[in-house]
Amino acid sequence: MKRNKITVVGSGNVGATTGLFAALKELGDVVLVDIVQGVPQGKALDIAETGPVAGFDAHVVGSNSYEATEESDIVIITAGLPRKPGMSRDDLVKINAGIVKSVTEQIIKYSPDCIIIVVSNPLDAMVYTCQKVSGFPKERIIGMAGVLDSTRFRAFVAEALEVSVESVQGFVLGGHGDTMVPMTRYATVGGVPLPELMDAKTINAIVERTKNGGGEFLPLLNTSAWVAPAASIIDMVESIVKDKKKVLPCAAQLDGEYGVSGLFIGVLAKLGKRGMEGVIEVKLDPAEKALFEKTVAHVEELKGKVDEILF
Ligand code: A3D
Repeated sequence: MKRNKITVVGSGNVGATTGLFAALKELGDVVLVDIVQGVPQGKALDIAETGPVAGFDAHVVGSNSYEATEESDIVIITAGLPRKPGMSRDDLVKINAGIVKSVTEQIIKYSPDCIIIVVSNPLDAMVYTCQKVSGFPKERIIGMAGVLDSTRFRAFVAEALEVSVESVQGFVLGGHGDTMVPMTRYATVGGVPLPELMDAKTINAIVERTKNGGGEFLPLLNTSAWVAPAASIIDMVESIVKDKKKVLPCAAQLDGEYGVSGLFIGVLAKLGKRGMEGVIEVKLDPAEKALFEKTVAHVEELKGKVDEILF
């Protein structure tokens, strides 16, 4: 059986960890790419040498050239600068837009039929950049942010209630950042709606911590997180390569859903072997609708910035 080929562009913290998780889960053979000489090669070698002791079979190689990525099934873009303390994700737009543009041009040259998962920040603007440059259909371009924001929310709820993280379900909608829309009303613990188990004040505190989930790492690590982000990417990759059709919050290009067309916004989407196989539209109450509109306006603004810089 032919293995899937998974390319990760950007072999930094998020990229290399994604490569490791992909290999550990035997989701396919892995190619790491980076502009820095030696880094993708060295990190790939380290992961490959982990195989015998960790018990996985996957070819893992690193390269500075895109020839090695030829005919990839999935390409994950993590190339670009992460935040430093005092920076917002939006501060990255100028530099990362150019990086994502050049990376996308190379990817589509060698893998015109691949599915692309964008991770570089500011996420909603970078996934738009990638789509605009590639011209790929909405099924084959998805942004990762919602799975990460949701896993953070779920972890905080589980910690507060002292229950297994596996018993907590929940998701966020909207853009990645301060304007995300945590859908607490739909969150459940063991199937029980969260508002029945937790008072509004505690829920609000968890929502605020989730919104600042990425920022919490900046003073601790001087950069952003990478393990939970990589695991979140892998949740999406696994659903695609195994055609699981998981319903996951991710940035998908809307086509009339929520009254929005053309923009990439964090929504619930079904991920299967064709990529983003459909958006699941949930009913929003007036307060959620107001937040959703705010997030749409913010993403529109970021898209405008990218257009100014690149197009
Ligand atoms: P870092 O560890 O610095 O890795 C980035 C890598 O990209 C470095 O190895 C660079 O050499 C490489 N790179 C830069 N330019 C290019 C290029 N043109 N071609 C190929 N490689 C290049 O950062 P990181 O891994 O922590 O984060 C990577 C990106 O993901 C940043 O933009 C983060 O903000 C973003 N990120 C997003 C999320 C989301 O949830 C959306 C979470 C975590 C990180």
